[in-house]
Amino acid sequence: MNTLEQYGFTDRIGGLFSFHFPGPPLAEPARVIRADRGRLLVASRRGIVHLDDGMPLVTGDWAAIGPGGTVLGCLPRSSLLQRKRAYDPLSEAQALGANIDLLGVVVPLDRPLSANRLERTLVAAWDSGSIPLVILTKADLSTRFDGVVAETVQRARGVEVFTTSAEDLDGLEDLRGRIGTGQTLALLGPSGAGKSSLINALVGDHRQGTGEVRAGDGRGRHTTTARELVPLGDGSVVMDTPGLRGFALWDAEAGLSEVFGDVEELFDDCRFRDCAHDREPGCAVQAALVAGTLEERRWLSYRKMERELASLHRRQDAAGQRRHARSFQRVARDAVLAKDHRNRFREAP
Ligand SMILES: Nc1nc2c(ncn2[C@@H]2O[C@H](COP(=O)(O)OP(=O)(O)O)[C@@H](O)[C@H]2O)c(=O)[nH]1
Ligand SMILES: [Mg+2]
Ligand SMILES: [Zn+2]
Repeated sequence: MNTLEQYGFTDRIGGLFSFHFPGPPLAEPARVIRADRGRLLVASRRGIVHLDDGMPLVTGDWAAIGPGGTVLGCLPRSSLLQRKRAYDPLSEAQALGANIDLLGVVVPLDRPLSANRLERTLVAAWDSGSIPLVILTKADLSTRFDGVVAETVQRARGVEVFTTSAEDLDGLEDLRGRIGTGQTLALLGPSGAGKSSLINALVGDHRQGTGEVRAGDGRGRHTTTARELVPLGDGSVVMDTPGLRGFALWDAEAGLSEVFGDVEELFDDCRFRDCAHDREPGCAVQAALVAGTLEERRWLSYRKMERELASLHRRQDAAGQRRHARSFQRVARDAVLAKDHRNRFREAP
């Protein structure tokens, strides 16, 4: 298997390249292994190469490389995982990875389950266009807290759940078998959840920097950074993400509906079409809360993400209006300048 195939190149991807980049110039396919500020590390037919290019590509992109190593563009993305850039008042989206087929929501078994976090990560996963999986890690420590496995399975609501231990090398074959040739699995989860250890265990060597390696003497080892593609050798690829504390959602309404479909279905049964589900008479949500069929925590978790997305859209709208106002002012100013210019031109001779 050549380098490109190890990073997920298949006949299907080849077909897409011929379709989107028929040439001339003839484009060479390459996959972005890592992207840091305009510098790309890509897998290509010539092996792994560095490219300097200003194109805003992200890890996982399929890039078309022209003569002289210029990036001509990339294939349309089959999925894109993004989050809101933390602490950024402009609320720009940050792309974490493209063309991810499977998104592994990592839940460590060495602590109680955070249901809110699980829901939030599942929303982001669904919204990216990838298929979510739940990956339980540290199964060797699963006796520390009762019922985390059962609770996760119940809360994952039909999403496939894999149980693994990087320590005991348990459950790795099942997970490896789930990632087909040419498929990419990205891991999403809090720092310390065991993502790097799991990738090491899947790869079978110690390429990823784990917490332990970093704390001890990790010199001389190649530590791949988070958000870097790691080939498993059989044409399947895995990708780590940096520990995401308080993953801020970006345009995730579709994901929200996917994870909270049962909650949104209740809205149809409210007496008023514009029910705020607060204190309105005949509200199906309040009725479900009273009856105990809708968990209060789950309802609050939904509301929080809904508010977050609404405020994101208000800021986007406000930014859009400011842009519009600025461009309008520019048009108005240009019109005045043009008139001035015409007047001066008329007066000049
Ligand atoms: N007992 C046990 N510890 C694990 C396992 N996987 C990871 N750890 C430990 O958990 C800590 C964090 O792991 P790491 O892979 O760096 O987590 P990451 O931040 O999600 O990449 C390290 O001290 C690992 O040794 C496991 O399967 N079992
Ligand atoms: Mg890590
Ligand atoms: Zn209601």
